[in-house]
Amino acid sequence: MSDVKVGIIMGSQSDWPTLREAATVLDELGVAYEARIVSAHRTPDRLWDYGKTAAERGLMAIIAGAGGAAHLPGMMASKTRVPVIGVPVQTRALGGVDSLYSIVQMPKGFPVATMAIGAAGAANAGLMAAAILALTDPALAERLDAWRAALSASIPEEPSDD
Ligand code: RP5
Repeated sequence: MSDVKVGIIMGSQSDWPTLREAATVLDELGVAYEARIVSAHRTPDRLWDYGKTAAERGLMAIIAGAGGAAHLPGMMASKTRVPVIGVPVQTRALGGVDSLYSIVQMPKGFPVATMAIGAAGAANAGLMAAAILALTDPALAERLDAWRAALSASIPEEPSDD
């Protein structure tokens, strides 16, 4: 089994600028991940294979981002018990509400933990994956606590005009 515990998957190369926010957070926290383009519509066989092998490969969380008719997170959740964290990618036509609705409204039985639209959602997906891993990794739990404390400390008490 490899050291990679988090999979970041996306429907298209065009999703990477958004999903890279998740990768950046995982880098900051020292969490190993893999990033793959896996499209529900354009590469369905790749999706199936990824979902079929995810648990046996030791993945503990899958961050799945897609835009528009964003079926990737839900289809992945239907294929593996590994927790799927969905990231709705912002779209030009409908602003990402299309992505959000496609991802969040799962039928009972196959949940997707759905984040906010866009970059903030992707960063939070990285943090959510890290939090899942931290439940069984005390060293990561410490790093995550420190990351959160540093963010809190960076927020000024008073607004500035600069
Ligand atoms: C979705 O269609 C992808 O997740 C992407 O957000 C969107 C557009 O893909 P491209 O046409 O840019 O490849 O499947």
